[in-house]
Amino acid sequence: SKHDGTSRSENPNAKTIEVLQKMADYYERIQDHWRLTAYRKAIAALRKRTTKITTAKEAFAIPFIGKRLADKIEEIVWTNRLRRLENTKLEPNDEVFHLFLKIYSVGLAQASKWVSQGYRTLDDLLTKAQLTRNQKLGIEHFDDFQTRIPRQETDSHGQYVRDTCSNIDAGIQITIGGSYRRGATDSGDVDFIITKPDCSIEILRTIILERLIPQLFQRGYLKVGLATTSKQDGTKWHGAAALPGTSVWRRIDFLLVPREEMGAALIYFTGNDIFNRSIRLLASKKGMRLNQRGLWKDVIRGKNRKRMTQGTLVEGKDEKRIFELLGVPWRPPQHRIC
Ligand code: DCP
Ligand code: MG
Ligand code: MN
Repeated sequence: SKHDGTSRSENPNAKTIEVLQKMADYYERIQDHWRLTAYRKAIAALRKRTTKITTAKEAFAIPFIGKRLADKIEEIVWTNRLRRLENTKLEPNDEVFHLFLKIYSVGLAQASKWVSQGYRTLDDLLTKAQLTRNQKLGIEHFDDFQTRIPRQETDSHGQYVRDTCSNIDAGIQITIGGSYRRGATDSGDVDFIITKPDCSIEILRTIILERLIPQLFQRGYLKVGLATTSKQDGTKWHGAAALPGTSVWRRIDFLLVPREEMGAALIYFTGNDIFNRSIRLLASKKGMRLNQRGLWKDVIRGKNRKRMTQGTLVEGKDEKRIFELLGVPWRPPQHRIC
């Protein structure tokens, strides 16, 4: 009714509440009482606020709103903002915000901070803002990283890295994942998935980080390392490279994976991200859990659904077997676009 419309538009958090309400309705339909209650409490708490809640931190400070819901609220606020940006003519500042978001390593918070500090161009940032090393590299190579990589060039990257690697260790296997594996005609970066049968992840890590990567730098292929993260599920190395005779820097990811986890890692690093989310949701509806290490069962959850145990590994190494165990027909990578 008109009255509803008016009162809704008076609440600064109306948009957020609307989305949360839709989610609550969904949880009611699937009889997820725990989430339903959590969402209802959060909605009631949000209705009482007289100012717009835009960050997870603000949301978390409100009674009845937990950490996860707080993150969700921030996501909703920003997604609405992004959706508006895509659908409507851009406000001058939104256009700047959008530009800053495209810089490698820059997220929502950093982009909006720069906008509010009055920066309007990439040049403003380079000359006036306090930048981290990666932000600076991201701006200096902004055009390079924005340029899509033709499929044929990705083939050449594969050949180049495989050639270099075969001289170091002939047992290492390299697969290019991401949009390339899905058959895309061009990609944003090159995602190398690297494994070695009968080899521990520690040894593989040593070979790649201490021999392959230095060698690729020495040959002039690698230009810069941007980030390295190591967890139990493997190692990720992010950097930039250019093929001999070319000058455009390309974003390169090396993802090191133990052989036993290759199936699950292939699913994760092939994506796309939406497909990953939906297949993980499907696993959880079947009482299982899919992550980049494998498919798990008997996952024990405690208070607030917090996972208490990892569960039992059902399958990790065979991509097709994971689909089978989930009861989904095999989907070739080209059909994993949601
Ligand atoms: N991925 C994910 N969720 C994320 C980021 C990545 O599930 N938030 C997975 C799915 C992606 C894969 O990792 O397909 C590789 O990530 P990229 O960012 O390289 O994305 P794509 O390779 O799919 O696309 P692009 O051509 O832009 O690189
Ligand atoms: Mg990619
Ligand atoms: Mn990538």
